[in-house]
Amino acid sequence: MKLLERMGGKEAVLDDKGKLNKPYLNDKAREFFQEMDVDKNEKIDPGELRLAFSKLGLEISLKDAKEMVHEADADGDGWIDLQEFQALVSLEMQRALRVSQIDSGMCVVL
Ligand SMILES: [Ca+2]
Ligand SMILES: [Ca+2]
Repeated sequence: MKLLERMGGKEAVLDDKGKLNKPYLNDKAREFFQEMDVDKNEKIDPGELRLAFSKLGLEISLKDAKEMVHEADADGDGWIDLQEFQALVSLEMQRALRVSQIDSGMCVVL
């Protein structure tokens, strides 16, 4: 999944100092979260995560979905809530930008 592109690209997620634009990212993350949260209980369960991936054309097993939820689940209640999802998105953005940093030779201060 090209998360960085779905987030509007590098220019959109970085502020003019080259740092992650957290308010923008959190807004975008909230949009995705609401899209993924099919039953609108403000939490993402493994089934909803799996559905979100299949909409992006990626088939993952329920076991994989459970593992991903587990990884993001900071408070251990078995669900991803909005705060956990926003933390996950900004972590993924940092990862994505480190990779593109190597590709383009650009220096991004995180
Ligand atoms: Ca839900
Ligand atoms: Ca949780």
